Amino acid sequence: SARIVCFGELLLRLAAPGRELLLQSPRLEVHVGGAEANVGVSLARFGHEVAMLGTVADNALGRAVLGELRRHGVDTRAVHLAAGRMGLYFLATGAGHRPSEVLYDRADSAFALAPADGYDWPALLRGAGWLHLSGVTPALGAATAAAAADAVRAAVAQGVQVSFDGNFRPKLWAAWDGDPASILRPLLDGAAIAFADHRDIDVVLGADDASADTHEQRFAIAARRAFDAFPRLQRIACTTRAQSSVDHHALGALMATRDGALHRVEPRELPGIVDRIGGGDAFAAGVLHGLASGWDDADSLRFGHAAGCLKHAVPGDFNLCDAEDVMALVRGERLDVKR
Ligand code: KDG
Repeated sequence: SARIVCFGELLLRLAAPGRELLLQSPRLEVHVGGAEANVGVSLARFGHEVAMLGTVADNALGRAVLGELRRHGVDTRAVHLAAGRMGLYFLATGAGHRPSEVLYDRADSAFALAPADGYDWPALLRGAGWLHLSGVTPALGAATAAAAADAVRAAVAQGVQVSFDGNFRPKLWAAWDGDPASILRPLLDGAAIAFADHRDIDVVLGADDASADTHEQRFAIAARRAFDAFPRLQRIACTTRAQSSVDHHALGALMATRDGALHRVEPRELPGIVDRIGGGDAFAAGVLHGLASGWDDADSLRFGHAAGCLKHAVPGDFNLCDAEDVMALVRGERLDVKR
């Protein structure tokens, strides 16, 4: 299947070990993250040709991050190297009733400051089947908001399908007074598939006063509004989460399609969660894997859901499970007896 390109910021994640608080001990564990890179790594592991697009700092950290992506099969040749810094985030993983803590330290990163006109979109998108990006990128500032809009415009013009993950991060928008509704609208307008729940849709279309009792009803109403507003949009998918504590969840999934279908995967218990960061990215990658492989919507959703579930058992941002692991979970087999 055709190449998938992912545009977004590569981040270093500095995490307190285990369930420690930040700086409880003198150690931090380093992983590579970034929502779109997480999707790219999953897709590469599922066997797709994947290229990362963006900008990293032209220093040892930027080069190390690119090396990490290459190790998992992602083509990094088109990523720009520029003077400046890498974005960081600090993480303390929660436990029991103590929530996880994420501290961003990414202002003015090489990616955030990269000028929008530095990307040659027609060339970067040539030969691609899909462009994946998320609401994190336009939330970083005026330059990345313009770059995301340019990328989507070029993709639509070239017949490249756009996959957009809402990933709404209020903290990032508040840092520069960006207006998410007007900036996200053209991105959703170009998308063929959106990973979004009713909150992501409400950010762009305004809150809706229709009454709905369940998450699923709210999702179905929001999806209908989005299909009416954005003629290119064919599918909207999201995970659903029933949470009893930081380390105990059940994860389900929903997909609405323009023709009115609503697919559902019933929530599955997630025992022994070790790391939920990147679960949404693993889900998105799984759904895209199905669609890019020509599977039907229900099978694509089931695969995405299983990938999202498995991610909770993998430390770090990346879902390092391969397609056979995910299929085994879809089939309900135990991974520990896999040959
Ligand atoms: O989805 C995972 C991301 O949240 C993580 O990789 C960090 O990209 C990140 C962000 O901006 O939150």
